[in-house]
Amino acid sequence: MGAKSWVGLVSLAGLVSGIFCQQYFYSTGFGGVPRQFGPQEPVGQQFGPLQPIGRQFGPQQPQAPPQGRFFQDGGRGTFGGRQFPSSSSSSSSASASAGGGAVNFPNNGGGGGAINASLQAQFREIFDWNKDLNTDPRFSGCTVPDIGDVERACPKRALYYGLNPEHRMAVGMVKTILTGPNNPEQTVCLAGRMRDLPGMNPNVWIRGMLGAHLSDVGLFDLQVPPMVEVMPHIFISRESLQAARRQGSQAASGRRCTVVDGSVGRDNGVENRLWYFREDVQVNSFHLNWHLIYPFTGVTRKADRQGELFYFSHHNHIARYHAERLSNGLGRVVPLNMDINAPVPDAYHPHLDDTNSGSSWTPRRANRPIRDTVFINITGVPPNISVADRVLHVRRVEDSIRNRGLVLRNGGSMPLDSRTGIDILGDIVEATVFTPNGEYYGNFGFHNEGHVLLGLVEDPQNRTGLPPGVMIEVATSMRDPVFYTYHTSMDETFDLHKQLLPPYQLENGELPLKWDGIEISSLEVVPDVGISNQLTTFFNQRTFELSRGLDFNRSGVQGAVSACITHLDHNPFTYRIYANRNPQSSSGRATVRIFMAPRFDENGRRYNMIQQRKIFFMLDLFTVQLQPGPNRITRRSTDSALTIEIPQSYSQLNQTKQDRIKERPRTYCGCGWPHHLLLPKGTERGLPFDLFVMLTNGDEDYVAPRNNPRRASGECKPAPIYCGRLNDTYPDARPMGYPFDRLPYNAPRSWWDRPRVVETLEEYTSGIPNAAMAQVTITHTGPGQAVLQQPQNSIRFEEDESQRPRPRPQQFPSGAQSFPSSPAPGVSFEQSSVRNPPLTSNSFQKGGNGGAFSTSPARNPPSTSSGFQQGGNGGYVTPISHPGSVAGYDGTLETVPLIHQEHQLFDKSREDDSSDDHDHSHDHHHGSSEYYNYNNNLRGFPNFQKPYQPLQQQNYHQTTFQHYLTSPFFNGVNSNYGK
Ligand code: CUO
Repeated sequence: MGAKSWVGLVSLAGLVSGIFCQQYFYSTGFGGVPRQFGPQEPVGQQFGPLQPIGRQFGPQQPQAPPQGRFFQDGGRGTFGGRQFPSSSSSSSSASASAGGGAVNFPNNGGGGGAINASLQAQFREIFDWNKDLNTDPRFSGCTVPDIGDVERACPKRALYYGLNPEHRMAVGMVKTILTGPNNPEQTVCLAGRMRDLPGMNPNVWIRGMLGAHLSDVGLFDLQVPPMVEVMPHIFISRESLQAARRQGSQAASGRRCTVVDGSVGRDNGVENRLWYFREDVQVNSFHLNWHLIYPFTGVTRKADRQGELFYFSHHNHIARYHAERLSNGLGRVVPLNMDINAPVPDAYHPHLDDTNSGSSWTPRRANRPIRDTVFINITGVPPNISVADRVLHVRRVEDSIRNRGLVLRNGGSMPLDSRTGIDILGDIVEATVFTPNGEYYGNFGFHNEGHVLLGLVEDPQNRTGLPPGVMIEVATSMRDPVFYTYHTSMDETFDLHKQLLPPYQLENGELPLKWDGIEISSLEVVPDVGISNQLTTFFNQRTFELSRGLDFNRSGVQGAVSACITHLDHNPFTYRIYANRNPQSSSGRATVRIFMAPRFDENGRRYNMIQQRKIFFMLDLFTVQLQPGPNRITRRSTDSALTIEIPQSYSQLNQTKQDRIKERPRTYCGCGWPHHLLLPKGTERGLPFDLFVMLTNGDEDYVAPRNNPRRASGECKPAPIYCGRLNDTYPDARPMGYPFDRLPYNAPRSWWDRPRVVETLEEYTSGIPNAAMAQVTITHTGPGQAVLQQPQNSIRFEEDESQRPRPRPQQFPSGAQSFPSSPAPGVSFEQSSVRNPPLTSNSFQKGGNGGAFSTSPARNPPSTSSGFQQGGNGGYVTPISHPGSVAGYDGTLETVPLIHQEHQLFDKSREDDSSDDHDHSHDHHHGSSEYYNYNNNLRGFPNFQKPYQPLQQQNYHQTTFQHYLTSPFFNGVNSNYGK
């Protein structure tokens, strides 16, 4: 039976399904009309109490100074009315080569303006704990309000932690005081005057100051020093800080840089392989900043899509962490069981002191049971976090998800639709003050409850007065392995909601995947040095100057005390996307969405689409203007809208203005994934990843800023994917994580069989002309064994031979291709032709049998300190008039064929289909098939019940490793490493 007659048979069913589908879609407000997520108005008054509720959180006014554990709510700060500058200045250059056109997504970079030097100097100095600001005449003129309430909420020498509501209230009060003047000079003066007052807790002051900085556009201009230099004790182990102090006690000329690496945490066992991710200074600094920008209390106006961003940002962290585990030979993240008395498997020793209180964050032994917590400072208060209550809150939320409606306080219900459902769920789960029914779902939110239970798990009844563990504070929680298993459990709750939404279909329904008239013909990533689609990671070091933050008590360290902090890094690269635009199609404004995911699981088996969609992590999102005909889109990795640079050290900040102008001035707002962690660590032999790029209609994706676009005169550049437009709308209308946030679409197996979910990314992508994928290998170069235990077992990757990439005729052949005939100086390699590398334990070792190559130490990789490329714009689009003669295409040899299969709609069993058929007029039958299967799936179709069900074994074949045998002429070895 031919395709057309087959299509005819199902067209009637498609019509029927369209009627059904309307029931699902009528409330979503789509149909090509630009839309906005999230309520524009604050919803707190409508649904969410601002006041503390119930016995769980204790009395509102504590009688005793709060030294211990309080779970009240409170603290009001101002957080509205400001907005992050739009992308307008960068957009023009982004699309300049493409002939103009507005760019919606605020690209990371661009712009710049005057910095008030004297104010900047003062601002810097108020973060310098070696200075006694009480006696500084510049700040004595400011009149500070009585801070008695601040001190009562968090005494000066208390151990500050963010899930203590009293402490948060103290931060809110400081922030309110600092944003009150609405004048940067006065704010800095007030801050300087307040900092060293006898009752001011330094950790409260820092967070209040950061909160004010992030919420006020007038303060954006001021460069914040890196948080590791302001409060090193919360990011660096006590052992390393002790070593740094010892250096500080020596004559300045004889001091050495204290190396901070993973050696301190060896007692954390195999999990210590990931110390460089979990304990990365910028990761933890970012997490602190994110929660300061999106606080769950102390605000009266809901940030645009805050709840959804809570879901998505943490989802992306987990997916990213998952890839990091694979590269270290560790298994997937499993959701943590938080039932009563359930043991917490992971032990963790943070090696972290709080220098202000003199306390140490308590380590957690393995298998500690989850128990109710109490605080003893306030007499007569019953357990404040109950495990049973938390279990109940989880069950209520998940029941509401299954019922597709939330229970409201008045007994009514609120639908959980595809547009706002995830946002409201984020508010409920965390919970923010905008949760619609705190009495029912938990005012504190089962997310916050769990952080407290885990933070106090060593002494839940407070019998010994142990300080809490790191899970109770946002600046430290991402250090702990349990953070990821815990957040995975919440991600499953969010995903339950997503699984119950209709999958995005190719042409029908809500936000269909296809964009008519747009086709990606090929995709590649080109490293600055090396071979196309082969990326490299390595360990690097960055020097920070700790002397100003070593001691809140001004211990009198004179001169610089530096720490050489080890971090993962990668060589920069460029995405190249070749796309055709039919002149008759839309305006051509395209949103480019870039994701990456591991291709194989920890056992070397190929992920199927059900599995892989959950572990895709976003790398970039930007807007370009496509010209009619062929286009080449190029985008630098350093321009990622996900990441920010490492902030400038104090020492760099103190350079003269002239010095700074040479290197493009960089400021630091703190919100954004650390750029050096954009890519997961590769392996010595090369770890295969799938890169996925999708173009969607930028006109439909456009979200206008709420306020008039205005840039701060400085260069505060939060990363828009995680941080939106600060204090304004989120700039992308689609659900965060689109298209992987929902289950993959169904494809019919054959005309007599039931449809099925597409199995692989290849199949998924081949149905979407405006999407493409490429296999990318990430190779880790350089030594790391001194601090990183290497995986013990070699993994054999099992490729599905039927899905192997087929070379595609190159429409836009590269120009002069070059391939070094011999390795770079200092590098030797040997290539193995072993088809199936043996499963030997040494094959991950350098030069091991079956390993791809061996390297000898090479020179340092190019420093990333040069930072973002000038302009820092969106993708560049080059219309290509004569395919085959691409000017300026500095070609590289492609050893891995591009994977963009023909747009084959159906599976291999339908041989009579034209695999290159781009006439999609027959696709409407999918509506019926998918609706049919969707309902069956809900009733227990196996694909949905077993999300990790592997592909059928017979589909697997042993495969040659030749794709992954990489040439190591990237000079990615840091010769200073480990010295
Ligand atoms: Cu960011 Cu649990 O939310 O840490």
